[in-house]
Amino acid sequence: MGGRSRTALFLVMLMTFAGFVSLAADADGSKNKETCSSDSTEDCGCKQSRDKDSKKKDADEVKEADDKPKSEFYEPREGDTPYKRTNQMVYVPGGTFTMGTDKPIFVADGEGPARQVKVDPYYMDKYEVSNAEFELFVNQTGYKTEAESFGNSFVMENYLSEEVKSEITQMVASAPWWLPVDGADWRHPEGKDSNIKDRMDHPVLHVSWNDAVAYCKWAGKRLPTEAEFEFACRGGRENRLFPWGNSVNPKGQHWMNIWQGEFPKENTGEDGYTMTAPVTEFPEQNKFGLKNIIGNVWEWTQDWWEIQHTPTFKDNPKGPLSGDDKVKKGGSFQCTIQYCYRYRCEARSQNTPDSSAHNLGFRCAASELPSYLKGSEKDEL
Ligand SMILES: [Ca+2]
Ligand SMILES: [Ca+2]
Repeated sequence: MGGRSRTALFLVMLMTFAGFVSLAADADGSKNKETCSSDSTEDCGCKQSRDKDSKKKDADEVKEADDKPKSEFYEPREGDTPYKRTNQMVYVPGGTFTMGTDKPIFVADGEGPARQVKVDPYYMDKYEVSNAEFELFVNQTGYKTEAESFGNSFVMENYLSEEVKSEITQMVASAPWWLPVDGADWRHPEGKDSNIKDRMDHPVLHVSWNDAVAYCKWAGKRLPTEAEFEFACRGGRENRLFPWGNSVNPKGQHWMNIWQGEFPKENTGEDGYTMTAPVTEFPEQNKFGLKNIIGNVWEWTQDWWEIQHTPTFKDNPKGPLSGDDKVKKGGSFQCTIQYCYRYRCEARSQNTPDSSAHNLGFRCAASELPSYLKGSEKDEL
């Protein structure tokens, strides 16, 4: 627990989430989406800072990791399997688009109003960052994630073994299916009795915003701004819910990994996955060739969280200068239309930059293509 006692964490959580108890009643999905100001499905109990006293220590640890020598590019290794090199970058031409919506589902999330936003051309990872890629980063830098420093991370109850569940004594009142699990980290997504051996091509989980920033920097990239993420998500289509249009299942097929069945009791896995899917799974979601920009795992963006937006034109917005939470986009395998209907391009949510969870990952962007990705010989990267 990194010097913290579980009792202390429980007290922090109890105080932090006492005000959200009333939202727990909405777990049956009965809340009216049109009037819903927020819901707790994706809050995962990690929305607030885990432990303010630990923040400085962790910031120091991140800095320490940052100072270690690191490769500027991926070094192919003997025996690498193809999925170790999943992430290409796609060119996103930039332009002016309609960001947000005048028909928000979650008003309090700041989905509106619609505003004209310009973004310059940039590059975006085609896939979410995989466990295999994150392992390369960790192997080369010795980086330690914040979940590892804290000693725990948040996992939905449905995915835990009975043994792990039996050891947990606290829960988040607003979202009782989210549990703080000791030993949960990117290598142990469902706690200490789990591993990623058969999931190296799945998105890395339990990475904080700080972890994501460190990874992208190592890769010669950066996190996308929220505007860049949304522009990439929309793929040049205006006023559509999804990257490809308004139909949830075009041509009767699944184009994203979300939750089917009555949340949180039933998860039918109709789309092929009850948890994460490989980052290469499902069709390219729009003309930019991006995969899982919607669904699979939530993705961190660069911006601080702000819900007050104006309808005036914005030129390459980068969000507020400061804040408490960072914006995440795209929804996850735990999203359903009954609850947390946030697998839409304009949808957004937030977490503190030191928080991590079982459904939250990232992908990187870059203003210029990193040199190691240039040239046809690197096409298989
Ligand atoms: Ca699914
Ligand atoms: Ca995603």
